[in-house]
Amino acid sequence: MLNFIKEKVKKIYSAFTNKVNSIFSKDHIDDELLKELEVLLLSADTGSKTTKRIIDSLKEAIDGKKINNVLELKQALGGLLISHLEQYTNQNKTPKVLLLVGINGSGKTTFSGKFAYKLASEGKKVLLVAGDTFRAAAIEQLSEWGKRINVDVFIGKTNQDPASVIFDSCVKFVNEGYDHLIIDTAGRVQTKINLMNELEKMRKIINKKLPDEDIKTWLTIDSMLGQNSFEQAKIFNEVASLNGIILTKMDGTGKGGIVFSITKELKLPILYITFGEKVEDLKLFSPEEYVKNLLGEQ
Ligand SMILES: Nc1nc2c(ncn2[C@@H]2O[C@H](COP(=O)(O)OP(=O)(O)OP(=O)(O)O)[C@@H](O)[C@H]2O)c(=O)[nH]1
Ligand SMILES: [Mg+2]
Repeated sequence: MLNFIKEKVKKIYSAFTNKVNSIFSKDHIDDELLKELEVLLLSADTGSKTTKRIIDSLKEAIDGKKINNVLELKQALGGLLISHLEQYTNQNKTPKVLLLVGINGSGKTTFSGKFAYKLASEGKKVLLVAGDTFRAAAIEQLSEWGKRINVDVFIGKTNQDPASVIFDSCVKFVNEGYDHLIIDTAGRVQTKINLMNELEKMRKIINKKLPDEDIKTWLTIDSMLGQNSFEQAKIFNEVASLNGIILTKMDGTGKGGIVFSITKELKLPILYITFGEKVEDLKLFSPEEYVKNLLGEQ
């Protein structure tokens, strides 16, 4: 990893890592240490169910003499955290067609730009689609990204039905031999039924137009909203059958434990994390790497 990205990513973990280091600097395991660990996990938004499960398993292993010292405890914790995340990991193949959904301001457009840049840098021919036709500024924002990263952007007419823009973009995708279609949609609140139904309509159109392609729907979640975002995510999942999560704005949260509670609540994999507004502020999510960073082992 390039050094400057490494430094940026490090910041995400630092608050957690400092506390981990202080907890595991003790010379023996006692109730107080376990309590501190529990408090740390909870304060990092790991979620009460996941935290309880982890602490209970550690206690069981201590009682059964499988864990005999602080170092073994830390290793066991790392193993539990990694396997917790891995149970929801799927094969993260880049889809041919990607529909990005999420609430207002969660980072869809910025992610679309970064992801398109990543694919284009790998030599892929990418078409970005401005599926947010409600606001002229939204179309402009994506067009700016297109210019900045030198990727084509498909734009419908102002106020054209988004589903019809998507239909037209599918035609262009096929006719002009693009490798990837990345569709940015308008932000929506999960309680607006008509807007949620619109997502279903978009997906149906894509399925119908491109029946043989690998099509995925990813949800962007603003990590700074923490556990408040879970209810909305569940409703998005019901309506739009999500395939994965993009956790955005990780540079603004000290709550690195959110990855554990999200995966537990939604039973969906986290695919990418983002940590800034620049094109390179995007990283494929690796459970092992993430946990090692959290525990200060990398
Ligand atoms: N710090 C930080 N800011 C981000 C990140 N991703 C997006 N942003 C900023 O968050 C704001 C909203 O991002 P957008 O990409 O416009 O979000 P959106 O989901 O497309 O918003 P709507 O289209 O209005 O629903 C912008 O100011 C972005 O620059 C990130 O990873 N870190
Ligand atoms: Mg947007």
